[in-house]
Amino acid sequence: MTMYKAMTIAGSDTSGGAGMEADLKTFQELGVYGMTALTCIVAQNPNADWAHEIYPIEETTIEKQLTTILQGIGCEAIKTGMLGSAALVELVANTIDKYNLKNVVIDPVMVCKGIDTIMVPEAAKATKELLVKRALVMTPNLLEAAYLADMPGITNVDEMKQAAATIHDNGCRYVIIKAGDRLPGDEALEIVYDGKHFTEKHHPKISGSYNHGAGCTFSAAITASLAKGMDINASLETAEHFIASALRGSFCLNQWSGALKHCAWRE
Ligand code: PXL
Repeated sequence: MTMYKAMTIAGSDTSGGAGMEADLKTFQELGVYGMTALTCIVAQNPNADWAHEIYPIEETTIEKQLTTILQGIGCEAIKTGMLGSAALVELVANTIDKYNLKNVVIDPVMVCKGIDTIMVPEAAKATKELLVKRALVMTPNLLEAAYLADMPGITNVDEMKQAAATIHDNGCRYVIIKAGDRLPGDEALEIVYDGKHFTEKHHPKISGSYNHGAGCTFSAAITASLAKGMDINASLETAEHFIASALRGSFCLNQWSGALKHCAWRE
């Protein structure tokens, strides 16, 4: 039996809802064998209002993990999550080139929920310079898309399209910008641009849901689908179903956070 394989280069979210935990759960649910190159460990502090504390993994250790997977095993698709430093972004770019990786999904994690400023400006800058042009798919949220497109902000559909066009022009093959719950109205809009057509995807906002880890989960579902040989449209459709279902089944973890239900097909 063929087992399709995917790798995530991401941080660990100790609380289990985002990061490589979200990625692995999503890969598993979609029938793909998941592997990880861990970039950092994020611990949440219950004595400091659930503040996210980031503990980076040494770069040589990350390199070793990439060699294990890419030289030692191989995989059909990869995705990136929290990279956290310009040096690591550079390592990822070099790795994509070295192994001639094609199914590359970049989730340009620059902000965490509740924080509206870019966390590590040098890493964000390196992502713009080195990863946009190597991405088959990129899945920025509004803040990340504005940064990548050198725009002061994005507040409507036209600006989403303008950002998508710029990011595409800079080399990313398929740009998917997610508004999530950030635009007014009752729809969670998504803009997809393939260099020819803009597609507006209208999804109902799922009220009362917890969305911690939604970006990771969405891009992981695209990655798993690409690993299985699905085309971009089918991959995106799978990811849209998966995330909607995960949001509908989301639940409270504690007074600070909730988590997605990563088991879409067993609602
Ligand atoms: O959702 C962004 C994100 C990505 N990766 C890790 C995280 C978070 C948010 O908490 O902890 C490891």
